[in-house]
Amino acid sequence: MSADLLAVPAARRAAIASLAPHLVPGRRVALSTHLNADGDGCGSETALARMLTAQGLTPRIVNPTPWPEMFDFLLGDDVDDQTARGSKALRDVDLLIVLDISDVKRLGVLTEAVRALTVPKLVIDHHIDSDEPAGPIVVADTSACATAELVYDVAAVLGWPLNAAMARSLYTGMLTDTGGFRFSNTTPRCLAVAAQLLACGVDPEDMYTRIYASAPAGRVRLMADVLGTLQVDESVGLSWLSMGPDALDRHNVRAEDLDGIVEHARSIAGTRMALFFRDLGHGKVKVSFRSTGRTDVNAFARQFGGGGHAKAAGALITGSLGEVRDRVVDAARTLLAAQE
Ligand SMILES: [Mn+2]
Repeated sequence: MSADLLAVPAARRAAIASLAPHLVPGRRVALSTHLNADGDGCGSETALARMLTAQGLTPRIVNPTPWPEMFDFLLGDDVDDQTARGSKALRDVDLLIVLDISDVKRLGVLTEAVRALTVPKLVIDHHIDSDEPAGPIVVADTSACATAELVYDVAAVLGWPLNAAMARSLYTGMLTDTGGFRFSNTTPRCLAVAAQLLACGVDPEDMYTRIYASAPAGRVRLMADVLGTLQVDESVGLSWLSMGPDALDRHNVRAEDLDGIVEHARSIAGTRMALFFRDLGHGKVKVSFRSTGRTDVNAFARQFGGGGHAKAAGALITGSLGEVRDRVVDAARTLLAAQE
């Protein structure tokens, strides 16, 4: 493999070097990520937790929402998840590292406690922009396929060895954030890093089975319900799905079981933007935005108070399911028609 592919970009290397003085043995470190942690959040946290432990620090995970069951396999006796203690778990730390998040508000119930923390606050992230980053010391690089790629680089730059458990965590982040190494963020470097992780002992079929082939039956039944709501406007290349507030309970599944459902709308030929409307049942609707091609759904989602990446974004919008859907679909039709 070309060594050039694995070289850490200069700006990224310099940003990582700025973290190093804070990573002193003996320090207690809280690691946190966004609401409803995904594979990249969970993978980046568990990899970094094990790396910090190996370097003599004492990390703990403190997330705004409980650890998702589907990523239980990344935890272990050597990872301390103190999420259940809430913001109390932030009180006696020497350092906070926030992962995979562009804005402090995505820390949900922990937001105020994190704003008030006086210990050094570090951010490692690959999202586009932020009104209020969770901390002042930032490793942010949108060219990284996942935060996990940046955590890999932290280890590379600081000369920390990787073991198989760290490699599995990092692979989980990269695999899930690239949609199984299919989205446009699947760069040559992303695959070069993934190759290194396989060389560290990751079993790709085992990872596939754990992440994509371990669904409860209710998840598949829920998907059947949601796919039944599909609407397509072929004239502008817009597809959307909807879900009522009681669907999760009816199928005895959790919000994490919805991950990737919007991809079915995006998979339709000619679709340039796909939307998923989830009625949360208290006058709020969560909208997921996906795009194919040049439509920037980060900019579009920001019109509705949301944000994310150019090709994947989200927003939480006040209103009934019908109202929100009408507003967003109308705006999307206008945007797409103007781009033709
Ligand atoms: Mn990510």
